[in-house]
Amino acid sequence: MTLALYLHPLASFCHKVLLALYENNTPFEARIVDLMNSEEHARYLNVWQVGKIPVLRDETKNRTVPETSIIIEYLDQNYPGPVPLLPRDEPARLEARLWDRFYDLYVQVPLQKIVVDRLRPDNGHDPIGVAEARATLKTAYSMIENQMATRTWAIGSDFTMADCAAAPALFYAGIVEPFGNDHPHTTAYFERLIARPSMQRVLAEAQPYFSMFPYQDAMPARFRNAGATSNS
Ligand SMILES: N[C@@H](CCC(=O)N[C@@H](CS)C(=O)NCC(=O)O)C(=O)O
Repeated sequence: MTLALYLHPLASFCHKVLLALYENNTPFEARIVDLMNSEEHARYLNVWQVGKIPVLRDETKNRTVPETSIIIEYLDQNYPGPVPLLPRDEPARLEARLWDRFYDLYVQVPLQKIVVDRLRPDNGHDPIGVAEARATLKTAYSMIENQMATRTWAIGSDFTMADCAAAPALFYAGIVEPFGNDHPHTTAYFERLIARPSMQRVLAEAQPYFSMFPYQDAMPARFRNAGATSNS
């Protein structure tokens, strides 16, 4: 197999790249990494010293490609499929990059702050940092609500890299900080995202690991149980 992806099926940034691969039916080998296992973690630092997943390995071109947005651009340039995740039109391409950054930095990052804090020992919590992260999420929801009032996908009528970033970010963020009834456009956008076959596949593969998610008590039953289409 030419392409291999180092990943964990529960990890939201890995979902972002899996969506890109599944949208285009790009063949790849999944190399599951358990970063909680100290030996595996140490070995993985030889792949990417920063220690973050996912990372793409392209054996044919002898390239190791880290960072989700770069991986998706690399796939788009080298292994294009039927769904161009970076629009060919330059202004639209810039919008896709902007909203990709937005979902990573202002949804994923604060969401991770909240989740990781729950894993910390009793004397290691950061309540101020968590409160700031929740405030950032609320600001992001308000911006998404405006943005999605007039759009089907993050930047318009086409599904792009920005939607690959949005789907897992909103999936986990909506659990730790629910959107609430005052965000109908955000909620409707989220439902469109999770209805995509690519996202259904990602969620089905993540489902056996959901018991490891620190906020699994707050996860709606429709996600905890197999299948993610019903509304309960
Ligand atoms: N900016 C990175 C973020 C990747 C990231 O934060 N991945 C998480 C998993 S969702 C991770 O590796 N966490 C393990 C750690 O921080 O030790 C990207 O876009 O690839």
